[in-house]
Amino acid sequence: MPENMKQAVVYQIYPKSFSSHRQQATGDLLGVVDRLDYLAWLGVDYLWLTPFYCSPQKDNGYDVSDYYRIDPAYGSMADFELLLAEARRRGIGIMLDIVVNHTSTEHAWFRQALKGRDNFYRDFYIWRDQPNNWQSKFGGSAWAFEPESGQYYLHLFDQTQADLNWENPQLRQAVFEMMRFWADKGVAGFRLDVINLISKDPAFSEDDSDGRHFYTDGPRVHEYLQQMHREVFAGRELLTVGEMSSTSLAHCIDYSRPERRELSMTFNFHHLKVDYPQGKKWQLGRFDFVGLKRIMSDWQQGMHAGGGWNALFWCNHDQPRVVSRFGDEGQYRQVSAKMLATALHGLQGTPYLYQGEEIAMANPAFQHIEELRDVESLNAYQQLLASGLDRTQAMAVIRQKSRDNSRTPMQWDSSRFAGFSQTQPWLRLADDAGYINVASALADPDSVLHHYRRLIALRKQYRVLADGDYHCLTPEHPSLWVYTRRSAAEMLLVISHFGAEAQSYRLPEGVIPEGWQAELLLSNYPAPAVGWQWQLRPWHSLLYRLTPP
Ligand code: TEU
Repeated sequence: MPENMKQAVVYQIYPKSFSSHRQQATGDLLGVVDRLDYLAWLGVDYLWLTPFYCSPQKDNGYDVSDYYRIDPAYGSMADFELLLAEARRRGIGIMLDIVVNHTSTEHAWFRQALKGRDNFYRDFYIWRDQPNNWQSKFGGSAWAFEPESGQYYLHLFDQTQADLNWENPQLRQAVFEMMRFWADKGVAGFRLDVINLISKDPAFSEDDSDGRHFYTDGPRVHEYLQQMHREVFAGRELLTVGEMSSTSLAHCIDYSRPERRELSMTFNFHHLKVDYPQGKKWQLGRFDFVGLKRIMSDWQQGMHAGGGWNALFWCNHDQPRVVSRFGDEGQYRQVSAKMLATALHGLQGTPYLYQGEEIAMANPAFQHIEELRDVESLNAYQQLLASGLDRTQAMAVIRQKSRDNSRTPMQWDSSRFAGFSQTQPWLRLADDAGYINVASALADPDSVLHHYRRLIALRKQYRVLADGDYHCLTPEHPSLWVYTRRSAAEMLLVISHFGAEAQSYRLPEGVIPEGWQAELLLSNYPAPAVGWQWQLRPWHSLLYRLTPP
């Protein structure tokens, strides 16, 4: 991974909800071009765009029917090439989302595969005469019956997302050829969707679980990624990040250790399951703060020691808004959002900023299931009713956990559709768009937006953010996360208060080497009195840099 990537920040865009140049219900690629000056001002280095290829949109583009064509709803290839050029002109690289664990059942490969067992494309997918008990991540069996052939095909997600058979070398070549097509166009990187699920247990074994450990970090996954590196990434300066669902630290070290020639970095989700009671997503749950710190600390120290590299994130298009989840979306929204930003951006890894996070957008408080569009949430709602909850109880769970919480239109200004479009958007706006928007944040030098811009600039200024060893000073504290980052020449002290109650904190003796000078780089309150003891205010955040005498 090129060194500059260690000080880069990635901005994630969900094109359907970002900005509509053509003033339609959905966003488009020219809408991203319209906002490039804003993104350059913010200081981000890469834009990761979730899928905009041709798709029936059953899973909002993660069901690809043609990898080589832009879905007309998003624009044309010319629009994409303009985006690439205009972004590059501003020093920003474009990362594509590669969805090759599965295709849409509308994809030509699958249409061909349905023509018969001896069709060349049949073996591009996974067929069995009898299903096993593996479950889809969107609920129900992971197998769908195909009456013509009398066989079942595997779909770990929706029934219209058929899993690809990576055991088939011709399939792998077809995927690598497609990725080279986009790399040759000059993209700067790839996000690889659920890439750690592509190698299934060839025996399709089963037990009384949902089957995930028979295909997660599977037997040949590292071999396939090393082949992908040889066939696509080698000789190119690409930032590559793998979305690793239900993975392990050991595997993520291997996926991202440079000498293994697989990926630059990995997303893991363990820190975003701390509000899943007994590991169950679709239940109401308060988040386990001490658990969150433990997971973050394990992955900071584990990846550092193992030579791996973390992708750092609180939000994405599959997760509820972080200020609603781990912060305070009411009276303390601004200060808690800043605290969450500093707590994450102070860590070792590459930070990812999801559209709207920089202005502290919150969950929109969906009241009725009719307001939602996400296939996973709509399925979950029916399952919750079937499990005996009434509509109000079911909606309470959906309101907390749904992916649609982060898919509402981006809020640019206080106009009718928040500057996203002049047409009623595909998903309703949050009610706070009138005052939570980019225009008002730009105008307020003390806003969360300016705080993120400062954090992004600090990462380029101070090498310790990329290299410093991580050490947590308050692993068991119920509301404080205090950690240091240390390198030979400098040190950081990050104090984050996850709560509204007043809290005092004294730094233990010996943490700061004798004679080292402290400089407060960033806080969400006016600078406190000098000294290693603090009366912390609600959701207080302090970032100090320390240097030797
Ligand atoms: O997500 C993978 C994934 O695991 C998520 O589905 C996640 O488990 C769930 O949403 C959290 O509850 C990726 C994409 O990010 C997601 O949008 C797609 O739906 C999914 O893969 C299938 O492509």
